[in-house]
Amino acid sequence: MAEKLSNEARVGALAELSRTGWTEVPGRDAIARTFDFDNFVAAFGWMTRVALWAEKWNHHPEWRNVYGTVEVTLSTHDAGGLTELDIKLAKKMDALST
Ligand code: H2B
Repeated sequence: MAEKLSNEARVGALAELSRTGWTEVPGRDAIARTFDFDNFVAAFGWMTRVALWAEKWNHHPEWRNVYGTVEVTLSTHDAGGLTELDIKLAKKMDALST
């Protein structure tokens, strides 16, 4: 099972991810970002591409979609907080959104 990130690793990862809009979730050991697409089809297409990687890595996002907007929260439930799996999935989401 993935280990929770060390403070050092956490600070480094969050500094990098904050450049693409990821933020820490108040009161939770989690990160969040909102993705905006032109329309529902574009948003759902992105979610489908992400879903294939999430299943491949057995690591799944918490997300909410309204038309072209997708609100995402990432955390590793089994570890009770942020792990390398969340960082990897966040970077993949960013890469698939451009
Ligand atoms: N996704 C996330 N975000 N956190 C988990 O701890 C997790 C998961 N655990 N996907 C996996 C599935 C676990 O439930 C299965 C049984 O391996």
